[in-house]
Amino acid sequence: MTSHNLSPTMTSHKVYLLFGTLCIASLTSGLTSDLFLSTAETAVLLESEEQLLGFVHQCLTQTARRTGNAEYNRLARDLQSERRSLPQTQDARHPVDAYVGLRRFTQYWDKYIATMDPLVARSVEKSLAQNRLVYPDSEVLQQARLAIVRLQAAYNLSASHLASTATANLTDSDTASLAAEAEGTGFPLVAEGWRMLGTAYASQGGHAEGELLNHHRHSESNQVVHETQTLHRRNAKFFSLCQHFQDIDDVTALRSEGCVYTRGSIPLNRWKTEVLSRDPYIVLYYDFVTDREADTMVKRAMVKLTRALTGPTPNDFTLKAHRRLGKIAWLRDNSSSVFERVSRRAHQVTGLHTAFRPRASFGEDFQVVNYGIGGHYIPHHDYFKTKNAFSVAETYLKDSGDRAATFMIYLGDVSLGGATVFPDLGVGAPPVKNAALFWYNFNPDGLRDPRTLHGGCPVIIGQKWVANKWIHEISTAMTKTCRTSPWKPVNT
Ligand SMILES: O=C(O)CCC(=O)C(=O)O
Repeated sequence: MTSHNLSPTMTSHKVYLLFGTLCIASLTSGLTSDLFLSTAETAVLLESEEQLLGFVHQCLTQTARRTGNAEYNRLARDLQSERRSLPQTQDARHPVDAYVGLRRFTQYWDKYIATMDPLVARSVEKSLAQNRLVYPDSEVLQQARLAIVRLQAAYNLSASHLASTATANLTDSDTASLAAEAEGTGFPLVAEGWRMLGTAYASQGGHAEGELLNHHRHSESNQVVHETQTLHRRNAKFFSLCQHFQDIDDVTALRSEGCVYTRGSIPLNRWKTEVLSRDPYIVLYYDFVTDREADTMVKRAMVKLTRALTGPTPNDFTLKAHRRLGKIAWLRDNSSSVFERVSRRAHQVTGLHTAFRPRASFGEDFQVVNYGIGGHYIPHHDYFKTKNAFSVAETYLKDSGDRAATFMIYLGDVSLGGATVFPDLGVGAPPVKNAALFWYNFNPDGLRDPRTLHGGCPVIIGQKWVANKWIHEISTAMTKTCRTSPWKPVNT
């Protein structure tokens, strides 16, 4: 499976231009610690490493000339040798690789950038900010460590397994700080795994391999299982389903009621449909969008990403909760012919109107979500329990009712992890690029269906892109008949 590991918005040409300006004063704003929530943004930053070092080298030699201080020349030479030993490829998809890459950046800051005129520091930050990037600080690193520890707990991953599958090498001080992070967040046995690995490194005078690592993996994993059970007790079913779907990469191995062809409202169209549950009705439509449509949505969302918030109603979505770790962007149907076409197609396949209307809209704007490493969405319902939940937040949703159905498109594959699961039903779907998952949040009687509790599993390797289209009650009211039986697919 492939994934979007490079930013579609920042080409290598743009990265090249990143540090084109010298020493212009300007401070960046922005939430640095949110950087790790998007693998796409981390990847762009790591891609610019060589360019950044070139720029800093130029500043060091200029400063040496201006001040006559030989120390700057020494630093410039050190930096050149670091530049020469940069890894051939920068990989932000594996948690350990992304962490090591970001850690290097913070070291450059301490060692080279902070030693010069503050204007240099500001100019580095400004160049990045122009491309919606931030310089990683110790908070970003801490978030990266936390993501690693949470992934270990969620998927029962040992320290040695993580370290041995990465391309980058961890240092003793990395293993020590990962151990401290795990200890501090209440995962003492995960911490022990990192300490044991640190000891193994030390005794081998480098990086432990082979048998030693296998030994650690074995002895650590049972303990991690135990911790997962106690610390993730409240979402135990969710995490165990996530583990189950992590092992599935052949979609035919899905627990499903079978694959059928669905005819949409246009008679010639037939959709390959995996029925995951009949009651409540949950289906996966394969090849719902084309690669080009998916990539366009990703590209357009990438430049608008902001940290996803949650809250009791859309009127007060202010919580930066751990329940939802990802970034979002809203795309209106009529802002692109691609979005309009995809929205119309969702209508054709489901039989439910999805179009935007300035008042009492059938559907919401597309909400594109990007999850980075460790990004997840803990189980929740898409509907709101409050009446008039949308009355203030968005005028176009006034009088449209609640979220009666969800249409969610996978805009990319995920290398590992990131399934969507329904813990009360025991079903789920691995993210399959271009497929769309559809379900009703209400039952045919017009009542909210609590069995639709669902969540997005943590991403282990790569990143995840989805586009949600929530369809409101006003749309289902037009197609709903007075039945009490389960929903039936349209025109199958
Ligand atoms: O990412 C997923 O798989 C689920 C997303 C979701 O539930 C949501 O955005 O409401």
